[in-house]
Parts: sequence; structure tokens; C-alpha cells
Amino acid sequence: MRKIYFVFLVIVSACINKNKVAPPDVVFPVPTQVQLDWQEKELFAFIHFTVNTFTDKEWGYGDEDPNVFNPVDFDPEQWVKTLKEAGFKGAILTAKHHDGFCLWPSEFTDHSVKNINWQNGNGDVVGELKKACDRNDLEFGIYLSPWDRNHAEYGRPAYVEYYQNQLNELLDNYGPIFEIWFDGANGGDGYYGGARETRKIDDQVYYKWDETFKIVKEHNANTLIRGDARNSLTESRWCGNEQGYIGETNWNMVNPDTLLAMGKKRIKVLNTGDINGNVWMPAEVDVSIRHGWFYHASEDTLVKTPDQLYDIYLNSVGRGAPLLLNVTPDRRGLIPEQDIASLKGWKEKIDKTFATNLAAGAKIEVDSYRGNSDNFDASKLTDGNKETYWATNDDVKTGTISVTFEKPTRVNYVLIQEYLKLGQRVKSFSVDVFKNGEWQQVAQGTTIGLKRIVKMEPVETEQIRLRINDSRACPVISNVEVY
Ligand code: FUL
Repeated sequence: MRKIYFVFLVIVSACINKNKVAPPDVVFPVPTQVQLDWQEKELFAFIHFTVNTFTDKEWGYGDEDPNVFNPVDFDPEQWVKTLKEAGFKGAILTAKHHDGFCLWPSEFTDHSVKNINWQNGNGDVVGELKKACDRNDLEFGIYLSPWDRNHAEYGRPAYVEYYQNQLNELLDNYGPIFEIWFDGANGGDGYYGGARETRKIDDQVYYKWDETFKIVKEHNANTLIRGDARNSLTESRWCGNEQGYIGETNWNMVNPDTLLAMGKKRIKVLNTGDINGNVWMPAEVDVSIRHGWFYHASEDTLVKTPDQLYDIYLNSVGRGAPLLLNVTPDRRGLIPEQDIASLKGWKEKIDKTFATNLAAGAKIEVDSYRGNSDNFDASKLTDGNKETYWATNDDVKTGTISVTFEKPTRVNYVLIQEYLKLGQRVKSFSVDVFKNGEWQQVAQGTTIGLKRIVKMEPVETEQIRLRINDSRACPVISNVEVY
């Protein structure tokens, strides 16, 4: 009897100890909840619309007759429905581009929709779009160009006050917004109230970013700040190009001071992030559905095809960076039909490709798991719960996850996700399939991050495995899917 009691005690204490296995320590830096929520939304739309749409320019000089702005069939409901159906979670509008024309009736300038013939001066693109977003449950964001080629005071302190006034005005009247987009572009020359000259500023100092960011956060702590990566308060960085891809190696971290010292060379680092970075600053991939950011009739034949958009998707979302895809309302004030067709085709392709997760019904095994505790075992990889994860012991920086199907199955993609609340870790991985009695490597990669979609040549196999080859600390993987 005593013996049975003893065995019972041993089992109970083993169980208790198993559940006592501590989770891995955090590897800093880590995302804030605002950043993580934003990253997880994955798909955002940019909307470039202003006088440029009517003057056929990309950068207005600032001397445009505001009355050229006349979208006779203006229908933000059509924009929002299009974006919503394509799977976007939010839309960011150019409330003011470099030319300085304001798409809302700002009380701080005459250069706005309030002084034009369109809608008898009662038009408000920002307000109408915000309302359409609210009606359709799409999040709303604002782009407010710091560079203003219209304003007479640009380059002097009075302009920064004007800029901050406008920011306050927009956030007061059209908030809360999910993202604010601070553009870094500055070409120097402009109309500047008639001066027609070149004005140079030190963008690190002139715009008083710390103060400007504070205005945003005081209005809503949940608004994500997309800005210059050389400022450590920036919450999302530019991806270093406008072609629609983030690096195959994509760390969510950067070191703002290092970037500052690098000059133009920093653009390369924006694309890859920095394994030694001390600030969590995920990249956002911004790219246009057409060649330019604004509508040009001459680009009607240059709309990206569903396949091109799908490649962009794999090279952004599939590498752990949200995609900000730009659409271009035309002179009618509508998203053109051919662009809508492309977006539809793209969405269908994504939905079809990722319709059935083959890992869901398969057997998942790992070579080791943390403290042999079922809190960190293989089942956590496919339980559909993003808060649970497979992890190894602290001294184990490699690991193997294998997926065994009931019968030979055609596989084309593996989707992997790290649990980022404990920091981004994986440095190198490979994918193998079991074929002709042996393991054959079919893909390899570096970082994983929020989501990594690995595309392989389609292959029929009974077993596929993921090998983590190197990691900053023990790997912590929350999800594995196979398609
Ligand atoms: C750039 C701007 O100069 C382009 O016109 C566009 O707005 C793009 C998204 O950012 O810096």
C-alpha cells in the first residue's frame, strides 16, 4: 500500500514539475501590443489622390490651380467596398501630398477643398472617406506630407507650427486613426507662396519629430507611427524600396543611431533590419498597383496583374512585413475597373492557395521540447492558438518539426510563425521532403518573424520537415501550416 502511495506521489510531483517548466526568457527588443496588432493585420491600402490626379503629375509644384480638382463621380463607398472585398484591413489617404493642397476644409489655409468649385466648396474627401470606412468596418489612416511646396513659410519655424496645427485638426476631426504616415521625401524646390525657390531643411531637426509624434499619441495611443527609422520613437520603418519586397532576411529590429551614422547606405539595412538592433521597428512594404502613386491614363495598361500582386504578397506578408498596396482613384473619383479586376483576381488566388491547411489533419512531431512539458510540445504548433508555442530548452538552438500525412500528399507551401512576444529569434532554417526513401532539402531561408511563407516546387510526399538550423536563442514557434 505504502509503495503504491509512493509511486502515486512520484507521478503527481512529476506532473506538477512538468507544468512548472518556465517559458523561455524574452530576447529583446520585443513589439508593443500596438505594433503586434498592426503587424497581424497584414494588409493595408494606400490611396493617392489630389490635384496631381488632374494635372497628370507625381509631385505637384505647389502652384496648381486648386479648381483642377473636380472628381465628378467621387464615391468613397466604391473605394472602401473594393478594398474591403480584396481583404484590406485599413486604408491610408493622402490628406495632403507634397503640393500642399488639402483634401479637407482646413481652417489653417485657403489652399483646400473649401475654396474650389467642386461640391460648391462643401466637399471633404477626408471626412467622406472616414465615414465610408466607419460604415464598412475598415480602419482609417492618414498621410500628411511634411514637405509642402505651396506654403510660404516652408523651411521656417512658422511652417512647423502650421503642420502641427493641421495634424491636431485632422486627429480631432477624423480620428481615431490606426496609422499616421510621415513621408521622408523632400526634393527642395517649390512654389512656396510665390517665392519659387529651393529650400533645404535638416529633416532630423526641422520637423521636431518628438513633439509631433507626441501629438499623435496624445490623441490616441493606438495610432501607429510610420516614420523615419533614424528616430527611435518611429514604430514602423520604410522597407527601403517601392517595388514591393522586404529582404529575404527581415529582422524586425533596427538601431536608429547606426542608421543615422550610415547616411544613404542605411537604405540597405531598412530592407533587412538588423539582428543587433535595439529598437523594434517592423518594416511596411509600400508599393503601387500601377507604376506611379497617382492616377495617369497612360498607365491604364500598366496595372499589376493578379500574379504580380501575388508575388508582392509572398515577398511582403510572406516575409513577415505588412503590405501597404496603393490604389489610384481616377479623375472621376473612382477606382478604375481594371484595377478592381486585378485586386479580385489576386484575392481569389490567395484564398484558393491557402484554403486547406494540410498540417491540420497530419501527425506533428518534434525532436525535443522544453523540459518535456506539454505546455511547449508539438501540439502547440497546430492548435490554432497564437498564444501557445513549441519551444526547446535554453541551450538548444536548433530543432526539427516533422509533418506526416496519412497518404502521399502534394505540397507547395510551408507557412511558419514565430511567437514574437518573446522576441524574433530564428536565423536559419531549411525544409526537406521525404522522397525515394530519403530526406531531400527543397528550400532554405534565414529569418521567420511574424510569418514566413516558403514556396517550393510542388512535390508529392508523405512527410515534410522543417529544420531550425540556428537561432539567437531557443526557437519559439507558434504555428506551422502546409498547403
Ligand atoms: C514618397 C513620395 O514622394 C511619393 O510621392 C509617394 O507618396 C510615396 C508613398 O512616398 O516618398
